[in-house]
Amino acid sequence: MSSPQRTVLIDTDTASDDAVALIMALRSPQIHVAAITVVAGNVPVEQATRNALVTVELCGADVPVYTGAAKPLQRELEPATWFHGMDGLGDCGYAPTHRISEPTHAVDAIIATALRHPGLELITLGPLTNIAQAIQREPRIVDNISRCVVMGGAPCCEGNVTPAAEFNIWVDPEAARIVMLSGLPIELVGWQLSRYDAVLNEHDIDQVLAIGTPLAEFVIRCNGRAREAYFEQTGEHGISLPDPIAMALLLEPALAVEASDHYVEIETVSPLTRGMTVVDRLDVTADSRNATVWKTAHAQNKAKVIWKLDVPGWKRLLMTTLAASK
Ligand SMILES: [Ca+2]
Repeated sequence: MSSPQRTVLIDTDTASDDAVALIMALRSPQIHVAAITVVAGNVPVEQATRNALVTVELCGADVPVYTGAAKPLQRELEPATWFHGMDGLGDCGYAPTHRISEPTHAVDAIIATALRHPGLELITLGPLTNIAQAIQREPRIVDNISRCVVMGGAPCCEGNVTPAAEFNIWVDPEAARIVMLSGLPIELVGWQLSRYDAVLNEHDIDQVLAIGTPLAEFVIRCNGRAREAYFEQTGEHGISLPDPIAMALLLEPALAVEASDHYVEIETVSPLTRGMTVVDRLDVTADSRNATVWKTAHAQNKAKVIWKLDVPGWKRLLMTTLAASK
């Protein structure tokens, strides 16, 4: 097989669903993963780095892992260990890896990778702290990034941290705002896409386990606590996988069956709606009555908001990727 033409950088706050997304990327013949950069989010950045290394090692992959921001730009880190377990991987006691992270800081790695690979595809699975810092330090990287798939936000629907906000955006709204308004070609994969029929149900879980590999077993086991927590939070059974769904949309853009381009702003001030992804779904920013609220220049900078996922297609891709690792 010829080597894939698509080069991808993954930024992750590696916990249980991130790990599954990493596996999908590392096993995919469609892309070359140039780097994994780690950010504080679900767990502190040192733990997230260990989790990324565990996953890379489990995949037998040779991809550099870089540690990045230990806290949001202006706020203290508030992790989601209640959801993912204290170690972020369901507290199963995964052994430390032989691999170690690179000495270079993640922000430097993002800049260097983007400058070295014009057309780079970027996917973010955690708070946007690293990416915001990279853009601020070297704005030229924006022109080299052909896609920026962001798992984050709750466009026009309920949040999972507060009624208004999804975790990744809520943790570091200032960083999210910088990225959203940077001119990057954002594809916004909101949390709502990972709910309801997109959740791995009992049958799906049995199907994954039937693959019978250590990797397939790891996918289910490391999400054990997240499975419980998702039920506590939503009353829905099964394993919800926001990051792997974002990865599926990176790998196969056609899995987005409904999407449209809109101006997206991030609330950074209000305590009530901190981290809200405000989507201009009806393009009212073009209305002159909004001139004092919305800056027209920003309104030119639209993100692609994914509204509907091909659910059977997403599950098929997950199963195929895991089965191929046999
Ligand atoms: Ca994540």
